[in-house]
Amino acid sequence: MVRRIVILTGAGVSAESGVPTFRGPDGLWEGERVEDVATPEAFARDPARVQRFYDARRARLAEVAPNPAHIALGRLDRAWPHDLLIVTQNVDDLHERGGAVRLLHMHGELASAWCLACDARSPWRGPLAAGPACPACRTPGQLRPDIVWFGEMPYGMETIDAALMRADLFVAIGTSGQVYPAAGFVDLARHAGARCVELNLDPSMISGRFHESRLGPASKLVPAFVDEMLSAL
Ligand code: BJW
Repeated sequence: MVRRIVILTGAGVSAESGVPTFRGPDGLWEGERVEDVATPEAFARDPARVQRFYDARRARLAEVAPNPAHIALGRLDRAWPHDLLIVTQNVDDLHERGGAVRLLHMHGELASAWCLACDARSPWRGPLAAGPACPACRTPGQLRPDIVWFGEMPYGMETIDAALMRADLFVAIGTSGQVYPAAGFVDLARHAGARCVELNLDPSMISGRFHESRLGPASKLVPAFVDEMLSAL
């Protein structure tokens, strides 16, 4: 019987809300490989460019809305009486707006700023390019996007690992399986005895590691999956 669930989401869950994925034909970084530009080194080379890019994406948050996949996961979170952890690689806030609470943003959040002077993380909705002062220490020009770039440690790894080790069910939704450590979660969960299910528009790099892969848009697959889970309660 399934009690403890870990759900991993990627860019595909937000695609139908109009948030571009990273590695699709209309990839987010406009012809550049995300692996080349989403790095601390790229930020050190050209901070203004990186700040402008994230400022534009942060501003776009106000123009997009949760889709049926986010809303279904919010419904699951409210109704599931046992352990549940939704781990998202996404930096948008669509899971929160879809009602999810047991949620962990492992790659950071657009709506947060990280001060390089005092290390504080502060909620942030406006632009950063002009070098505003940190709300915590008041130092100007030291805020960077609170985003996990390549080579940086994702957030919440201890919590995630512990949940994966205890999970009965691991579900990966809309992620290409190209970025670690997230791409390795299926192996950890499977090794620990969880049933592993993938929901994706197309087969991913790691489909073969799941017990089951369901293909289709997240807006259709996720509500059906949540109905299935809740009807088995
Ligand atoms: C739909 C759909 C629809 C579309 N419905 N589906 C081996 C082991 C461990 C680490 C490494 C390793 N080898 C290399 C590394 C290091 C590196 C890494 O993984 N590099 C790879 C290139 C190989 N990883 C790191 O550096 C990470 N840190 C780290 O490893 O620290 C050390 C450590 C070691 C061990 C344990 C713990 C820590 C940090 C990674 C940071 C990733 N950051 C980014 C950018 C954020 C900035 C920004 O947002 O601008 O995060 S990269 C980018 O990729 C973003 C995403 O979260 C991430 C994953 O992408 P995602 O979500 O899978 O999107 P896509 O576009 O790739 O795929 C979309 C999917 O949706 C597709 O499958 C579509 O089919 C599907 N889809 N429409 C359903 N409607």
